[in-house]
Amino acid sequence: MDNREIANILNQIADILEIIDANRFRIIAHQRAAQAIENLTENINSIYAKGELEKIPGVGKAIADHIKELIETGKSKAFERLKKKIPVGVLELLYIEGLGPKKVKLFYQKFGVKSIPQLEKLVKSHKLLILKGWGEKSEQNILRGIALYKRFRKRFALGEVYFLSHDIVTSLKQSRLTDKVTVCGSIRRGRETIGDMDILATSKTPKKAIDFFTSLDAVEKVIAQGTTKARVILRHGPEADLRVVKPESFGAAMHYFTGSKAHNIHIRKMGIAKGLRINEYGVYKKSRGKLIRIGGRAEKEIFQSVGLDWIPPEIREDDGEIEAAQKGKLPKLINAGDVKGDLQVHTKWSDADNTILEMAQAAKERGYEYIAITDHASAIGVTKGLNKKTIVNYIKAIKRADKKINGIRILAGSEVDIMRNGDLYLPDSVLKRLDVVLAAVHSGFRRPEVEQTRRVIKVLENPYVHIFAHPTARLINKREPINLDMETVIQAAKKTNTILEINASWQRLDLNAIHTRSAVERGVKMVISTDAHATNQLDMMKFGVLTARRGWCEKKDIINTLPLTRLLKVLTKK
Ligand code: DGT
Ligand code: CA
Ligand code: CA
Ligand code: ZN
Repeated sequence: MDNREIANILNQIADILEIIDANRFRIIAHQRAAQAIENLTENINSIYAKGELEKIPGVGKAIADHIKELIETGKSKAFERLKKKIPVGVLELLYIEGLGPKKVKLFYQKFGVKSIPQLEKLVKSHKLLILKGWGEKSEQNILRGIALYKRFRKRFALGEVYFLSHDIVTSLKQSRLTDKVTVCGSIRRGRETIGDMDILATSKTPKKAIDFFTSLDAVEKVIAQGTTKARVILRHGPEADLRVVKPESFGAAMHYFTGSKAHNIHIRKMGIAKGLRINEYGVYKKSRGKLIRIGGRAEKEIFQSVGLDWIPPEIREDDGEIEAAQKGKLPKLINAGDVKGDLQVHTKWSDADNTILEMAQAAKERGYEYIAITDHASAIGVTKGLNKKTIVNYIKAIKRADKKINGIRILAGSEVDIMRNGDLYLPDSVLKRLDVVLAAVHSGFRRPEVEQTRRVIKVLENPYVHIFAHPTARLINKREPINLDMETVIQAAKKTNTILEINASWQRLDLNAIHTRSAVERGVKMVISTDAHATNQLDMMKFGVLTARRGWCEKKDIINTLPLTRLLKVLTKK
């Protein structure tokens, strides 16, 4: 943690203290300390190393202990406790420009505002005008702050914008005002979060295509509109650009707007070394002082011009893909069509809505060979979870369902909670009877790294655990990953023949792409599972596949690409 991060947390603490009406002196003490740390010219970590935290002006014993805890563990218990005292939505209000803790407190305590949409509604109702000193101008300031926040602060989860982007592409195609249309940017690369949406098209009537785009139902507000380009804010979504380009530039623009920026810059430099100019309009060669176009209609021409094979968008991060392409050693990435089954699915037997047969039927409709029903076995939270008594009937029910349905095999599994000490919620004698055992962390998220890693390794060493599910337990934009030494966990997975899950739910995407790539490099096998709690959630598989591709996975790295008989062998091998 650096000076800014620590100051930031102290400031947030002061803000929360203010909102909950804590002691004035406590509030001021935190603000002062934050200020002093922001103004430091020396790195706070070296001050800590010298044992001189209390020499910082405004930093007393209590705050020094606090900073120590932040530096040593990356977390602060007191801060976590404080955050629980007010709704998360109230904290989020503090991010809006022009809103300090005093105003947030007023909205929260006097008007019961707990989220940004609620604040927006309150302002638009003009109820704030009854307050002394409030006028139309103050209302507009808040609304502008909210618009800014929405635009700049929030990155959307991939799953929140993916289908919308494809709907927009479909609408543009059906309008017949465009010829080619594609999504570019971070959505095409399958990043886990998205800043904005980039759409590209060709058209014989660009102006009409742009007008059609800006008048779509999904558009909340038009920010800019020209004859070949428009930028809009989407309802409940990010901003989106449509660019209409000439057909001969479509491939070049597609490459440019897909990015990443770092990848583009690397390719452009390779072009320069070959005497080429590569930009969003095409590939050009200088000849007798003139630029002559030599490509740009198709995306692969950009790669060809610098002597490379076409590189899949998911790995265009300038993270070794260009070097791999130079050596003809690009990975043959896994495809959605390679997936033959889903190995994490929930039913009415725990916290989901559908029956075993309904889930199996839905999996069969998706062309799968097998599905594992893996209801929760949990001491906490999940009310209707399995225990060592009920699991007997559960396994029987799965076997009955399996007999009833043809054309797909239903495996009996469970997602078993990892207890405090690294034991599992079910005893080995029960685990033994299941076809697939998943172990997962659902509690004790904030342990220090050494302890958490030890807890997990103990689980991987259990001979009955096949799969370590959603390894870091993070929720995108909601919950931080647990403190795991992932390198050690990956090595332990290798040693114990444990499969690591890539949880395909867009809220999780866990393992993430970076950890996935480490696992690939170490030869650790993975599984892509949806964690579906309803039949339609089986379609989350595509997000898992995108993440696997971003992690350079080939078919051989992922066990649920195997046909049933070979899968069963892998599951007994431990
Ligand atoms: P995002 O929107 O933050 O999730 O990420 P991207 O990758 O979609 O980034 P965005 O929307 O700012 O730009 C789309 C693509 O345009 C980006 O991936 C690469 C390209 N691009 C943007 N700015 C530059 C630039 O300054 N130089 C180059 N070479 N390419 C750029
Ligand atoms: Ca973008
Ligand atoms: Ca953009
Ligand atoms: Zn569940």
